[in-house]
Amino acid sequence: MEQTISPELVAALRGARHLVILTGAGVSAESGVPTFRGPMSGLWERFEPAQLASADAFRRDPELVWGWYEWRRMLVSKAQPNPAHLAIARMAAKVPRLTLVTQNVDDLHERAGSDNLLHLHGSLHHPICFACRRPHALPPGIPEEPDDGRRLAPPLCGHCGARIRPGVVWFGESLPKDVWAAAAAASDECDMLISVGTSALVHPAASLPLRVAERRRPVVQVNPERTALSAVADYDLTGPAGLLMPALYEAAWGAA
Ligand code: BJW
Ligand code: ZN
Repeated sequence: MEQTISPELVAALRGARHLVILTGAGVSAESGVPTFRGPMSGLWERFEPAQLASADAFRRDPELVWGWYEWRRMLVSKAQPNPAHLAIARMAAKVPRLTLVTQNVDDLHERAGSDNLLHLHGSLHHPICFACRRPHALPPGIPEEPDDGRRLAPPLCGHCGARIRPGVVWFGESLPKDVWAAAAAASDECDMLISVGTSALVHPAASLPLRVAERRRPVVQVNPERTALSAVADYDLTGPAGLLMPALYEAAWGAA
């Protein structure tokens, strides 16, 4: 609907007592982390993320799937938070309550200074056992490139000997119960939600802004493209998050 940062949007943001920010892969795009449904780079060009991000894919070809996740963990470890992550972290000091909900499995929000965020889809940095689900400690430092460029054997669980898998939520798997409950409760209480850099296709994450819209509280979208949420958002800000999130901050609270 509204394309620009209008005085009405600024007033709503300044007056918000509980703000929810929902982020997706697009918030990390300007840090050089590929989005999920955008083109993959280099070695992975021929692969579809949706084909690699499943328990079936891991059962079929654990080395391929583990290699892909280790490659992504390496990329993320070398990446830096961008102005969108930083603006979001600063917003927490300006509103009485901010709940940051991310679908991302990277740690760029944490490294930008956000704490208490809700990782709906888990993390690249906390792998678990495929069988007993106990956590597995990764060696410190930046992971190495997989040997032949792609495949890498996953480590084995020290407790039961099964393969270690990425600590993320694949299609068909449940989101962590407590994390989902907290995100849903925040969406049912907040007086505004900003959806940043998500295609709004994957459920149940994509239902959070809809819950806010149902209560007639303002929903803001920040995305260079139209998405599944565009028809619902009260304010559809078209552009990159690295530009628009600092602009939103500045419009509401002045230069940082
Ligand atoms: C920029 C930008 C810039 C670019 N600035 N923006 C209800 C209806 C229909 C289906 C379902 C439903 N409920 C459940 C389902 C099934 C399924 C689902 O949603 N399927 C749909 C795809 C149809 N959901 C599930 O299976 C979920 N589980 C579940 O519901 O459990 C209950 C259950 C149990 C048993 C059986 C059935 C149900 C789990 C979903 C888990 C999603 N996992 C992934 C992989 C995580 C690990 C990994 O990263 O590898 O999560 S999939 C992938 O998509 C990843 C992402 O977090 C998620 C969302 O993607 P996101 O962030 O939106 O990225 P993109 O790439 O799609 O979009 C990027 C956006 O950025 C674009 O819009 C760009 O324009 C924009 N952008 N540059 C701002 N500079
Ligand atoms: Zn185990």
